[in-house]
Amino acid sequence: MSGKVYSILTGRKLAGKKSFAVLIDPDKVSQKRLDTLISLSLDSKVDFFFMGGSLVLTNNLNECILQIKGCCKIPVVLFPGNPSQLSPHADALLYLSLISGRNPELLIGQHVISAPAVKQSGLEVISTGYMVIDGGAPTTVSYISNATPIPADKEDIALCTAMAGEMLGKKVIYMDAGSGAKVPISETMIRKVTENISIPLIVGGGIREPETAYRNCKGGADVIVVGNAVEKEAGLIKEIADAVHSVPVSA
Ligand code: 1GP
Repeated sequence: MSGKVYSILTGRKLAGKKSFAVLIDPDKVSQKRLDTLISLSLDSKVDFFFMGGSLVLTNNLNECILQIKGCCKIPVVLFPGNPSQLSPHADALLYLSLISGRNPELLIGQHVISAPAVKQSGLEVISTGYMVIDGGAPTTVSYISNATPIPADKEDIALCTAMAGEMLGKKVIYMDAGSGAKVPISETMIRKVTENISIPLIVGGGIREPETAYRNCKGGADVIVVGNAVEKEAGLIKEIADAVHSVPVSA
């Protein structure tokens, strides 16, 4: 557990640099499509690949990661929808605890079950306070987690949840409106949260436009995650990467 990915995350945050993560769902990419995404990500200087999905029905997680590893050095970070989505080939694991929900299984239950396998994998573990925010429609994550998302306009709940997460020792906060959310998380909520925590803030869910990514970074997000939109239109990788990387250094 080298802590290399976390050092990159915190180093970039300290330097006031914003990061862009392309989310790959192993269920949704063919080998050819993944080649295209990797090549566009390299050209666009994408900072991270996040890898995972709520379900992962196929068995090609390892293959996808090895394909990425065979062509580039962009760190691969597991963002698992369930404890079975582990691969020793990744660089790090977002060890998610659903702090916005009240489902004990996702707060600690599944971690107890997965702990030996996680330890054995040798993966860098990044303890993550995962917060689901209402994105205007039921998403897979809200259904699977059986937990009520934080209402989109309840910024105070979001900020208290994030503060509690940091004080409980989480290393990053991930605010997610859910994959394919109708409405991405508001800049106001992002700003309120970021003003009250000092750990990196990851934001995703329903981001489809470079302008949204830019505004979210200006609001205080440290990492922007996009999955659905780049799956549909791979050309967006460059546009969003450029937008994220053009945010003025705030350090
Ligand atoms: C979902 O935050 C991610 O968990 C990304 O969402 O697929 O809507 O970009 P999208």
